[in-house]
Amino acid sequence: MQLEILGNANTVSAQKGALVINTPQAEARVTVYSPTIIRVCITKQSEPDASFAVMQQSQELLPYRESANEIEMNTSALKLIINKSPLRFNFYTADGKELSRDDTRFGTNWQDSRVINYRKLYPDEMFIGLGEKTGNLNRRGSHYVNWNTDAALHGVNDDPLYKTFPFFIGLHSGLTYGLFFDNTHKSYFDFGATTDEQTSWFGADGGDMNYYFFGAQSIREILKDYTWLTGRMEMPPLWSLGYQQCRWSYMSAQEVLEVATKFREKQIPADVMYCDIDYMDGFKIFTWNKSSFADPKGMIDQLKSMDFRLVTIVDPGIKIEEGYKQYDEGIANNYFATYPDGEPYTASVWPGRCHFPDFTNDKVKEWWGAAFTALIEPGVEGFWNDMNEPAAWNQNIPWLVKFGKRFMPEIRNVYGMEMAKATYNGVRNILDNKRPFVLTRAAYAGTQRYSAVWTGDNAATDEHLLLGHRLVNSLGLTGMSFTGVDIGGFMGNPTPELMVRWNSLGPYTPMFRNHAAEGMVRREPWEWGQGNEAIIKKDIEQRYRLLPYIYSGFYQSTQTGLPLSRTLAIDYTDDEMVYDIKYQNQFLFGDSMLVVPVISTELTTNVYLPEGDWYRLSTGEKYKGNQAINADAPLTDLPVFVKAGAIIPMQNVVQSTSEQGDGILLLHIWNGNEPTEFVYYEDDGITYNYQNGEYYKRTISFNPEKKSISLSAVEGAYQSKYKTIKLVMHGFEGSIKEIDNNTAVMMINY
Ligand code: MIG
Repeated sequence: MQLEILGNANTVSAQKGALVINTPQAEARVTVYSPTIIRVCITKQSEPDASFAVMQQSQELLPYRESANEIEMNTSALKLIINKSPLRFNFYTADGKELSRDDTRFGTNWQDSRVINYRKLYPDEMFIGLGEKTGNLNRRGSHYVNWNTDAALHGVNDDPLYKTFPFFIGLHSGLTYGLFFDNTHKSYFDFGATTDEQTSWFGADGGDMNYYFFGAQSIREILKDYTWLTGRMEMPPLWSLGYQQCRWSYMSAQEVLEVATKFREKQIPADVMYCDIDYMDGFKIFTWNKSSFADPKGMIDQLKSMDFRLVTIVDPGIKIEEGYKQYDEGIANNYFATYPDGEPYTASVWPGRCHFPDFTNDKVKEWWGAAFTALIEPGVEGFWNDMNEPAAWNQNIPWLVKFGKRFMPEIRNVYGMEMAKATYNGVRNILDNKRPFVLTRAAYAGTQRYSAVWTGDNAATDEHLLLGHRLVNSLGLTGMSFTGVDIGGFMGNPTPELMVRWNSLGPYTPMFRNHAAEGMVRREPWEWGQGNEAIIKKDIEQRYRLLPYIYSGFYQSTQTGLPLSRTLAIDYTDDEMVYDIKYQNQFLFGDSMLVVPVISTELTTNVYLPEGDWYRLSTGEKYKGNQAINADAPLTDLPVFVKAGAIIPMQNVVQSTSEQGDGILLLHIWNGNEPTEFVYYEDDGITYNYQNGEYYKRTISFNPEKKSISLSAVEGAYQSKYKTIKLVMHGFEGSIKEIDNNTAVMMINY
């Protein structure tokens, strides 16, 4: 094996918007995307690899200054100092504070095709991010691999899992930066795990040393920049935010309808039923089982009459069977991944021997997307993309399998995202103006543009309950806001206590879905005894009460990339307690609810309340922040705290998001000393009309100095479904002094 270390700059020039530096080993190109985003791409190829993730183009090159030893480039926010001999890249804030830099000795280097970047590790440096990764919130001292894997039966420390998000945020000396290594090969991150406490490193088995450096000085701003670069989610269909009931599998149309009917009889709110793989004819994608699902349209019509939507699963593997449409068309048009001699690659999955669509090919994407008519015509509205790591029984897909010009090692990590993209584009086309719900298991940076994700096959244990929220919150640091876990645990059977506890976290999980593996005990809310059923029902009702807040929270994600479920590190970056493993599972749900996941065997818990004042949601009891408290945590009352000054819009319980409701928006406000604001957002929840101005948006403000609550003028052309706004005040003692209906300002005496 040969080691090459990036050496001295030979030539430096400005070329087509890039600063191009040649060394004996490789060519480095520096481009500027915004004042806070600079890209460094060091390549040995004549053209660097194209990106699957990035949506933006670089700007014009900024002027740079070159001296004998250095090149300096400045934006309004960043200073990049490039050492010429040897070539090293060092980032500073505009006023000269060191953010992050190459290790002077090794910088970027290669061992054959493997490309690695060694960086200086700061004594107090912490790292957060990387998406769906086990381990602690603070990733200092840990190392990770990105190699999308069907991680069935995974343990709470396993790595890698299903997804690749090579983006992390570094924190040290009161500074923040982000780094996105946009390379789809198998990649590696070491945050000071196996070094001398002086270096961190990352790299990949192939491709370019291609990274985007983010220099904004807050995690919020870095997330905004990262999601500007890689895209943001769209408004989800409102129904997908309701309660979702899944199982591998409801075995017949009759069973699906029975379960749905029971929700309505028992008045437990719900919006979604699922069909897992057994709805198909021999697991052939885009078919229906002719006996157990003989009349899909009839079934879905009945579901619709009960205000339920249906989500069906699709896997990438296409069964080898002459006469099966997808197989015949795929073969006729060369749509499958192949061996180098052109023969389609074959592996076994659920349907038996299968070929795999080459989703990197636009024609294949169109073909795949158009096939969804088989599901959409009878009325399916949600599309669950499974097994897209891609998974194949007992085997690692051989490295020489080709996807067009590229081989498996460079495609594996993006295969799932490309499948989700093909699905999303296809169903959007067919559904016309209706929003689809797409859910995928495998993903790469940028997947938020097309799909929600869930964290795959977890297990029915307390450790998995806690891990689930760390995964969700870490995904939230990489652009994925619409995320969920299998509530109750996929493998194994939860105790009733665990089921109840896990379900109580459902209202505060961006996607609230109950799911279980084949052969596991039934998981529906009424399977746990009457007392537990009542608790579960109350928690699901809480989800529906919170929908106005949740929907506005997703709107915030579409605008800023801020996730709905947030590690406390986002808002309390400099508070070391939030990284303490005792408190690292706590998170903010939306702007102002602090949720404390508690295992099912503990009925009290330690809670860390960050700065400010907090109220317990269930009791109204007030606490000072900046301290750890002991909180009761009975199975009937998960500890949730509300920040002083919080403005939380809620509604009365409805049985589904299709129900009209009583037209009352309940505006809850908790007393506080600082002025606060909440951006309320609403639209029809179903169509894309919001993109043409059909929305209803107003800023709600609470001003303790003026003792006023005010609503800004309505923006947008949509008529709110709420006819009355009712204020619910918490922690105030006093009365209303004056209401001015014209200006929508209310003065309070307290
Ligand atoms: O080989 O479709 O993660 O949610 O129920 C297992 C059956 C395939 C794995 C998914 C799981 C789903 C299951 N699938």
